[in-house]
Amino acid sequence: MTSALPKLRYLSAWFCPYAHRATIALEHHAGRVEYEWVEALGWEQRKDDKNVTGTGSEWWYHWKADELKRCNPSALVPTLIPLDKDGNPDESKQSLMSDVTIDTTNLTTNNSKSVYESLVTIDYIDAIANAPSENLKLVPSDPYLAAKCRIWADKVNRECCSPYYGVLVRTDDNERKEHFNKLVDGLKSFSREIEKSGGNSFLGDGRLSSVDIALMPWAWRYYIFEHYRGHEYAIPYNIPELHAYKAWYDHVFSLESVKRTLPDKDRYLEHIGKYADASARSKVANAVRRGVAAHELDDDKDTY
Ligand SMILES: N[C@@H](CCC(=O)N[C@@H](CS)C(=O)NCC(=O)O)C(=O)O
Repeated sequence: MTSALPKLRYLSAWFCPYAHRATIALEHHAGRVEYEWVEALGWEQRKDDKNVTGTGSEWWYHWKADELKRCNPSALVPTLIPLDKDGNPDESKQSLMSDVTIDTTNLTTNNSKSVYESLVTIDYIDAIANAPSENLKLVPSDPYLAAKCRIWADKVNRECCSPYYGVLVRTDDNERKEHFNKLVDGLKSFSREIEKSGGNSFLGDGRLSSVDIALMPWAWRYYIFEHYRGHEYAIPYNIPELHAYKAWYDHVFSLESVKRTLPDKDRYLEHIGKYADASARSKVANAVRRGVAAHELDDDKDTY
């Protein structure tokens, strides 16, 4: 029997916090959207003949599924491909950028209908899920609140997510500290908003929104700072300015739909060591090494 629910092919990677945003949105809407997970990105070691890393480690590069290279002009996860009711790519949808050439692979995007950029994927999943009650919507129906969510999701992305990579990838301790302080300031600002909402989430009453989901994957991952950068990089959960943030954290990570999306802490800690010891070669890592923020990555400049 074919299902009447909207269905997606979901190009993802277990470790990726950007993809984790899409996963949380998909699981929040479990029963309203169906998806098939494709592990489309991973790591492989290639020779670092000149020992540029200085760590004795070899460089780590991404391998990518051909489908990911074809369906997203930047070849990044998360990428969603809408399927028709028989489970085939939905040809009725307009391609977002069908004429783009991907210079890393020399492949040209075909007519694949795909949705990418993690913040956009949250909104898209929410729209196709068409939840029966306002409380379940990740993007509010009220246009003002929807605009506010859009603004805050971007702000959280810039202030609380991008600096994560500065703490890891930059090699100068003062610079790492600068990124860490920026991140904590971002959390304080988010915390003030939670206080105003009066209830453990951006929109209040514990209701999940695109803003909460923008932050959650990184909030879950901050534990790695202490391990790789020492105690002074621990998030100061107990300071008064972060009390509302801490209450938010306890609430969102206690939700069943969220718990089932969380990567294993030890496995992720080992994975992110590639960023902490400078051996990872990815677009985000290269952008941060070049001196710009993760959200400013440039497909032309940050190739590897
Ligand atoms: N701005 C993108 C960033 C996504 C991103 O960088 N994903 C990483 C995995 S965590 C990726 O696909 N990397 C492949 C590469 O660096 O070439 C988004 O928000 O979706």
